[in-house]
Amino acid sequence: MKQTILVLEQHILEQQRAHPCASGEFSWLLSAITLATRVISAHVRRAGLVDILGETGATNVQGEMVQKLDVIANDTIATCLGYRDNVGIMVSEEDDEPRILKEPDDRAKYIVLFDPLDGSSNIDVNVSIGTIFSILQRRDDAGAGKVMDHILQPGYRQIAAGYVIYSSSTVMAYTTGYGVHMFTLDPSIGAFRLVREHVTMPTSGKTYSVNEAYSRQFPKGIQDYLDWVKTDKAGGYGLRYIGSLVADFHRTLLHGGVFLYPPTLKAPKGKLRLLYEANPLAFIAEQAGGSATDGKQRILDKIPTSLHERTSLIIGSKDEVERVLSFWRA
Ligand code: P6P
Repeated sequence: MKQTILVLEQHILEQQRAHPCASGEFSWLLSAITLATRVISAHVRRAGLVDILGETGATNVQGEMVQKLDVIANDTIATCLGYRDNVGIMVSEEDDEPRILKEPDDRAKYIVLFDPLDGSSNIDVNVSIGTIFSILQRRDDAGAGKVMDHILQPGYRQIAAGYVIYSSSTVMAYTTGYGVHMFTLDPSIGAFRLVREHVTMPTSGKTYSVNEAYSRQFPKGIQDYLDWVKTDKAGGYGLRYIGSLVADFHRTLLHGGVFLYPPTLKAPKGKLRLLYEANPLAFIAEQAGGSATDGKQRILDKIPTSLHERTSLIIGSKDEVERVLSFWRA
């Protein structure tokens, strides 16, 4: 039987034909991101063969040592998006301030927020890393010159979100609000090929993903949950923690379970960033039937107050997130 090849760009166009509200220019924007991630994937595959491993000696706005691949990934995405005249603003984990390509108007109406290479501390030991992106539209009611009004929008206003995981293969998952769709990069043709449409997250799962080293710093309710999962009554829980958000989330999306990054003494508001990590992954999780909360409210309902704002994150199978909350709120 002839094997169909449906590449990402075709899929995006088909999605747009099915949803007339979206304009063709949206696929033009997403194609910039897919191009960038193909370039990043090529660099990641060659890590260690050319001088791109290790640290640059610089630190980013997060105070983290910047790895050379971080810089390459950030510059690649910024360059690819820079050629899209419908992008007004870019926000990156690596940049202190937003990049204003053009004051958002009817043409330059998209705001793209991204973590160019999440988990980059794992680069030198060949652990999976990833790119996470979130796309907003300009706010019609934003004041002139009020760049932050366009950026600091709650996650439920995202028009698209996705991630790419650079692992044994390079996989992209994205949503535009009509389900989660997954593609694998086929190196022989240099294109992302559709592998799964309408991905759904199992409603439950006995895998919990947390850095247990901080367990004594977590709120008591979280400690109670972590004690409970180890009891015979709970039965059969397993711990998986890669320490790379995109990899831990990708496993949770496909196999179910729950990922937790609660408040710690070092990160009392949580470690992960709201705008370009928690929001896009929460959009994907909910589109796949899962849920995402900071322990007090739905991640997508949070009103951001600053560019690199951090949040606690409990994300995964609906039943397991609810179970964690039942302990945290007890
Ligand atoms: P910890 C990587 O640095 C990262 O931002 C996420 O990818 C990952 O989930 C988290 O930090 C790991 O943090 O404190 O467990 O090392």
